[in-house]
Amino acid sequence: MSQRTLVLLKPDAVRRGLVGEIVGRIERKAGWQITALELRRLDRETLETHYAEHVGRPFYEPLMEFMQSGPVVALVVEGERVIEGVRQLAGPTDPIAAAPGSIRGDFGTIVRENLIHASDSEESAIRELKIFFPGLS
Ligand code: RTP
Ligand code: MG
Repeated sequence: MSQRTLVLLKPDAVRRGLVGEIVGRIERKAGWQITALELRRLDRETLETHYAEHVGRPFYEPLMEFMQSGPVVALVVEGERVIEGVRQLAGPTDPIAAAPGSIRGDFGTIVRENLIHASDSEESAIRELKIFFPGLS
């Protein structure tokens, strides 16, 4: 089942020079294609829409600040079961709980600075792709 997902390489990944490493892992998966890739700064309004489910949580404001602390790389990735697949490559939210071999497990220690966002369901992917790449058909 071919799908499309939204991936964001968070400001920590860009700052630490891990874009090539992370994009390489995605790129090497059989049958997946990167169909858009862009370095950009996110404004508060975009982030409020993207992270609407987390409004009011204690980590919300620090997260908003962190996500505006530098540029991110936004990607569209297409392919077989790519939504679940990129979540698997990323590992769980907490990088210390994430297994070595996963992106978060290999490179992260701090829950907020966990390097990568990936849509968590088909519904989220459709919603998030509209926010970041409204021109996609
Ligand atoms: P994401 O949405 O970024 O792909 O990550 P996720 O699904 O694994 O995690 P989620 O629960 O949606 O949380 C969104 C992002 O908020 C930051 N966070 N900080 N306790 C904390 O300090 C905390 N909890 C979450 C992380 O950057 C997380 O990825
Ligand atoms: Mg999430």
